[in-house]
This record gives sequence, C-alpha cells and structure tokens, in this order.
Amino acid sequence: MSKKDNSENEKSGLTRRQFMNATALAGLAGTGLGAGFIPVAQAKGKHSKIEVAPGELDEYYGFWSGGQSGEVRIVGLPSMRELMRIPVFNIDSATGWGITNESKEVLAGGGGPYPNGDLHHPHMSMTDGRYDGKYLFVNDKANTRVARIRCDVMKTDKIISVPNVQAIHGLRVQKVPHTKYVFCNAEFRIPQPNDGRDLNDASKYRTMFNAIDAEKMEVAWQVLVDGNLDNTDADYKGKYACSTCYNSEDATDLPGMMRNERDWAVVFNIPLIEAAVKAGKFTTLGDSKVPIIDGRHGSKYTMYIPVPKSPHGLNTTSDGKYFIANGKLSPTVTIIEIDKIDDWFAGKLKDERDVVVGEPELGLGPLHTAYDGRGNAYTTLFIDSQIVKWNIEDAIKAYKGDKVNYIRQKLDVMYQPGHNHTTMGETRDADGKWLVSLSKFSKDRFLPVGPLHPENDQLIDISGETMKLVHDGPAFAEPHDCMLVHRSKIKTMKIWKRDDPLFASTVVRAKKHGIVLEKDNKVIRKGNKVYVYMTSTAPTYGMDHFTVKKGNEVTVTVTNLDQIEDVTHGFTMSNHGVVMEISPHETSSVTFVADKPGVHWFYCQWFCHALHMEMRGRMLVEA
Ligand code: K7E
Ligand code: CUA
Repeated sequence: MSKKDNSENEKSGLTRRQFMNATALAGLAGTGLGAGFIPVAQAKGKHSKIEVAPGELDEYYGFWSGGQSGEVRIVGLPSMRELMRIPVFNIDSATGWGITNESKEVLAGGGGPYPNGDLHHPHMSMTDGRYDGKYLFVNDKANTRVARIRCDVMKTDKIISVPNVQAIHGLRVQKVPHTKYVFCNAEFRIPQPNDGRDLNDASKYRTMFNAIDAEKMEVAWQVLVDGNLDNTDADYKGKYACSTCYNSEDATDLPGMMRNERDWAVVFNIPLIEAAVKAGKFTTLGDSKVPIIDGRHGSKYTMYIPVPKSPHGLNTTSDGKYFIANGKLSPTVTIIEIDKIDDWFAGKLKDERDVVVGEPELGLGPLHTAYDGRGNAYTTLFIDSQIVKWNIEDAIKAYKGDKVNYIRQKLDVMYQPGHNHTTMGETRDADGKWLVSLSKFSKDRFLPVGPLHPENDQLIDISGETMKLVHDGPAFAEPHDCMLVHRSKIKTMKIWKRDDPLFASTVVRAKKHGIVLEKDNKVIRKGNKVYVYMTSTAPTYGMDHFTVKKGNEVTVTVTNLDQIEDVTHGFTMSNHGVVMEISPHETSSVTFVADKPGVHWFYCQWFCHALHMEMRGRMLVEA
C-alpha cells in the first residue's frame, strides 16, 4: 500500500482503500475485469531521473489551472517547483493585475471587472498537431469567459465573454492545420434569449458549442445542441471536434438528469458548419451578431453518439485515430474511431454506435485519459482513486471478442483524481515520460492546515514498464487540469519590447500629452485630472514628489528604464489600494482618486537594489 491510511481504518483492520477495492471488485465480478486485474505492482524497468539539482533547469513546463483562484501557475517538471503565477480572472496583489489600467483594459474585454473566476482548462495553441509555443487559452466557468495568455511574456493579453450561453467549461484547441479555433463548451442550459422570459419552462433551456477565432479572440460561431456539454477535444484532421454531453433528458434536477442509461458524445463537423455560416444559414440572438447553427439531434452538422450515461472527459488519442469518452458513472470508456465518423457523415453507416470500436471496463469513475505515444492510455478512476494503464489496441480486440487482457497496471494515487496529463500527451509528440495526476483530496498527506485542505498533485514516472509514483505536491484551490510542454517549445522574452501591445494604449495617451515616456518626468494637469509621468532606474524614481489637490483623479505612469534582466520595480501608493509591477522596459499605469489630504508615500515593492527600501517618494495632497 503506497499510502498512509487514517487511523480509524487502521484500527478496524480494513483500510478505506482495501474496502473500496473489495467492493469495486465484487461489483465488477462477471464482467471479465476481475480476471484481468493486475494488483498494484512494484515499479519495474528503467525509470526517469526525478531530481533536479540546484541550478539545474527542468525539462518541461507545466501549466496548471488555478481553479477557483482564477489564475494559471507555471510549474517545472519533474521538480514540481512552482515557477510563476499568471493572473487571469483574479485580482493580484503582487503585480496589480485587475488594478492597473493596462490589465483593466484586458479584463474589460470579458465584460468585467469581475473579482473572481473559475479556471479549469489551460491549453496551448498548436500547428500541425504540435505545440507552437504561442498562446495558452483558458476558460472561466464562473463568468462565461475565455482568456488568452501570450507565452512570450506569460501575461494575459485578451479576455472575452461568450454571449448567449452560460458557464464555459470544456476547452481545447483545434490541432490541425493550426489553432484557428478554440473550441469550448457552455455547460449550463438557459432560456434563449435569457432575458426574464421562460424562467421556469425547462423545455426552452438550451446550451451551445462555441468556436472562438484564436487570433481575433472573437466568437466565430455557435452550435445549438441537445443536453449539457461537458468536455471537448479536436481531431488531427482539422475536421471534427467532439464533446461529451450529459442530461440527454433535458432535465433541470438530478433525478431527471440520471434517467437515461445513455447520453452522448457529440461530434461537430467543422467544414459543414463553416460552409453553413458562409452561406448565411444561421440565426442570431438578441444584440449578438454571432452566427448560431442549429446542431440539435437530426441536424446534418452534428452526430450524437450514444455512450454510457454522464460521460466526462473527452481525449483524442495522440496517434489521431480515436476519440475516447470517459464514462464517469459507467466503469467504461468509449473508443470512437474517427475514420468511421467520415463514413457516418457520408451516409455509409446507419447506426451512430457503428463508430464505436471499443468500450473497455477500467474501474470505477473514469474521468480523464492521457496517452504515452506507445499505444497505452492512462485513465483516472475517481472512485477507485487509481490510475489505470491500459492498451488501446488490445481493448479494441477485446471488444471484438478476442480474449485479451488490455489492463496493464492499476496504480493507487491520492483520493479522487480528476484530470491527468502526460508530457506532450495531447499532441503528436506524446513522449511517455511523465504523468501528473491531479487529486481533489490530499487528506492526511501533508501537515494539517485547518478544515480547508490543499489538493494533491502527484507526479508519476511512466517511462518504464510500470508506473511509479515519485512526488506529492500540494496545490491550492483545485487545479482541475494541467498541460505539460517540453521546454524547447517555449521562448520567453527577458525584458519588454518598448512597442509591446499590452501597454500600447498608455503610450498613445502619453504621446497626446506630449510626453516621451523613456525620459520625461512631468505632471500634466487637465481640470480635475492629474497625469504623473515618471521613469524608474534602480534605486530611484525620476520624481521624488508630486502635488495634487484633494479629490483629483490621479493617473501615475511609470516606465522602467532598467534593462538588466530581473530588475523589476514596483509602485505602491500607501493607503490607496494601488500597486503595480514595472518589469524592465515596461510601462505601467494606475488611476485612483486622491481623496485624503496629507502626505502619502509611494514606494517600490519589488526588491531591486541594495537601496530598494529607499526607493520611494511622496504624494502631497492639498486640502
Ligand atoms: Cu474538473 Cu476538466 Cu472542469 Cu474533469 S473538469 S475533473
Ligand atoms: Cu525598485 Cu525596489
């Protein structure tokens, strides 16, 4: 047993895990799974090196969702060291995200400012099915938004709110020929339009599948569907996206949603949808101009494949052959052959189930599946609290009736794993080195920190014949998902370029005021508005004080002239809730009302120099 169990269970002589496994196996007796079950094995074979010594760099970047903290975290792999945080849907006290003018401009694109977000799925843009290191796209379930992060500076550069729908959940990118679209599912069903009519008429509730133009960051089109959409993924042909879909009953309560034995995996035919949009065969809703295609049951744009009820994760195999829908309430996953979807759309197959080529039983609560590029799949079992490694082609043979055992290994992980992710596993470059399992519970794995526990992210070496758990890492506020990119794919800038679009509007404003940001230290007064422009060079600001009148709206703009890597300055104004980051060659600005007469010191909050503590000045507010 790889885990410490709680003392109560130890006393009863039966650990929770033994109990769970015993009941799970009894439940699965007669399914053929019991016979093929391989008990948790000792790790065999050659394994990867986990230690990253001081001064050594990690081989992979991991991008972690921060869940309901609304941010993205960059984690090095295999060390599991947290390298950076990227504020997205949150307000950040370190960098001033959500406080500076430049970040507020980005947040305004999402209909904000909202103080919170619920970020589940970070995914990187691709070209020809491979990460291209350009962007990360992320969802906000809480406020129905999608954001883009620029990977050259690791900052959020665009946020949009998706109209006509509620709760963007599953999000993945188009893999081939390149990420033209970001596909995302709206999960909750609402009246359309949602303007106060049909409040209690569930038959009017609908949701939609959404395609966002990745470069423009605009919703390109939406597809009306039956049921509730959950997760999604794209193929390697550039033709289809596939989403899991529950509540085929169209119910609004739990018993209603559980009634049918089967729900769906819904396939979206992208060329057909694009053609319909081009031909004007769409509707719109309210003020939104976004084309809406009717993709409900029976439409020619979609295909509803019946799968066991309430499927959750949807993961395209890295060889591009299959969509795999994870059963959640069923102990199975469903293997869908993508070439057969061509046949179905061509009218060569009668029954939607004819595209299913395998439905292996894996264990209790399969949620998400990842791939190693060697024909194996790794599925999280939420209820069994295990990762099951299984072979895809063997599972297909077993479905045809061959007596083969497709289960390779079951590994105990921390309680309730949700997503798992392999290195490069959602691309053609799946390299089968590491697997991260994101468990919802950490229970007794770490020092107790009060009733609220961290989650537990576990690193598993999958390079050998068997999986081996090598690291436990606590994480705050539910990282639903992560993705793991080889470091060769990412090139970041060391200092800002002066013409960066993220502060372009501030440069335009300064120009209007006749200011040269790289040298001027001046105060411009326009009625009640005061614009303070200053430079910074460690350890001084270009201005040691400025004077305003009580009630003035003050905009402070700081340009960091230091060009030495890592010499970031800050600007914090005492007692005004004002803070910002100004990295080398960056310009940042913040606007606030000087409503308190007196002396208010501003200071640099980012350690920059031996005289960093002295890097400050005064705002004099006249009564
Ligand atoms: Cu938590 Cu991807 Cu939102 Cu599954 S989702 S666990
Ligand atoms: Cu500048 Cu600290």
